[in-house]
Amino acid sequence: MDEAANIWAVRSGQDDKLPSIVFGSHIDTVPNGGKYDGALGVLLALEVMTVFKENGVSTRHPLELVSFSAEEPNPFGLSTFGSRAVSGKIGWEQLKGVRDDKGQLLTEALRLAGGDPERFEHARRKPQDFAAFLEVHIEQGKRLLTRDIPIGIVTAIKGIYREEVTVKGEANHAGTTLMHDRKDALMAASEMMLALESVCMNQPADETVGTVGKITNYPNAANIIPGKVQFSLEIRGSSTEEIQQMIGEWEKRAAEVAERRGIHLERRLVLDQAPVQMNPLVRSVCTAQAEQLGYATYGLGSMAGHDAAHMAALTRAGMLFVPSLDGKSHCPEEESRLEDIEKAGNVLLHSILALDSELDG
Ligand code: HGY
Ligand code: MN
Ligand code: MN
Repeated sequence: MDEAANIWAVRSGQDDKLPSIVFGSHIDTVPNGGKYDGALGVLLALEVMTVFKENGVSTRHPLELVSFSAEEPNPFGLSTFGSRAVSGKIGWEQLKGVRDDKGQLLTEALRLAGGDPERFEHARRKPQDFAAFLEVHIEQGKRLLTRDIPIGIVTAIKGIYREEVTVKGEANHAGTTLMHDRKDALMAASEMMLALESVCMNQPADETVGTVGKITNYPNAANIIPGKVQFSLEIRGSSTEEIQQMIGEWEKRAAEVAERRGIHLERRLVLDQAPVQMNPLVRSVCTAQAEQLGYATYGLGSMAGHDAAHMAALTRAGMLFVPSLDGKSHCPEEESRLEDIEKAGNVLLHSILALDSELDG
C-alpha cells in the first residue's frame, strides 16, 4: 500500500529494469452503488496475475496490479484521489486542512485507510516507471448491450466539469411571509437546476450531459422558507470548448434568476478535467487480441470518468468495457454477464502478453 492508500501487487519480469505493465481499477464505490463499478477491474487484474502465476508464465516486463483509492467523489471533494496522487496531479498542498462536512480531516481519513499523509508525495510515480496501463471497467451505459457486442475498446474519456453552487436568499416564516416578499433560495435554485437541464437538452451532441446529484437545503424545515441551498452542478462533454459553452449559457440563465428574485449566487469550482484520448497502440493491441479470440469489438467514448484518465498522463493508457445489463450503474441493479466478464479477462490477459512482447523491443 502506498502513501495515497493505493494497493499494489508487483510481479517480476525477466528484466526488472524494464518499465512495468500496470493494470487494475478502483475498489471504492458510490452510496447505494452496485457490485461491479471498479471492483470488477481489480478482480480481473487479480485473476490475470493468478493465471500467470499458476501457469508459470514469465514476461519480459515486470507487471503491477493496482487498486486505486477513492476514485469516486467523496466527502472531501477529491475524486480519482489515488490515481491523481500517482500521476502527480494532487499533492500535499491539496490535502492539508481539507475537512469533510462533519469536520473530519482528509489526512486523518487517509491515515485510517492505510496511507501516509506526511509522505504523500512518495506515492507519485514517473512516466519511465510504466510501459502501459490497462483498465477493465463496466460500460455503465447500454451502447454495447444494444449492439450485442461483448468487448468495448475505449477511444477517449469525456471531460468532467463540477462545481458547488450556493444560492443565498432569506429564511423567513412560511405562514406570515407573503409570496411577493420572499427571497426563497430553494425556489430560485430549482429554476437554476431546470436551466441546467434545458441547456443540456438543447445541445446538439446527445452525449453531452448535465446533472445536479447532490443538494443541501438550509434550514430544511417544513415551516421555514429556505434561506440557503447548496447543490452540485456537473457537466460532461467531448471537448473543453463544448463544456465551457454550456457553462456560459447556464450562468446567463442563473444570473437572470438571481436578479429577478433578489438572490445571491456563489460558485466554487470542484473539478475541471479535460477529455483524455486513450493510446492508439494499446487500443489496436486490445482490438487485435479480442478478434484473435473471436470476440466482436466496438470503439466508444467513456461518458464516465476513470483512473485511466490520469494514468494517461504517465503512460500509454487503454480501457476495455464490459456490457452493463440495462445500462444501469451507480445503483444496486448494476449487473454484467459472467460470459462477458470472462471475455474481457481473456482480452486483458492476452493484451498484456502482446504488449509485453511488442514494447521496449
Ligand atoms: O463519476 C464517474 O464518472 C465515475 O463513476 N467516477
Ligand atoms: Mn463510478
Ligand atoms: Mn468506476
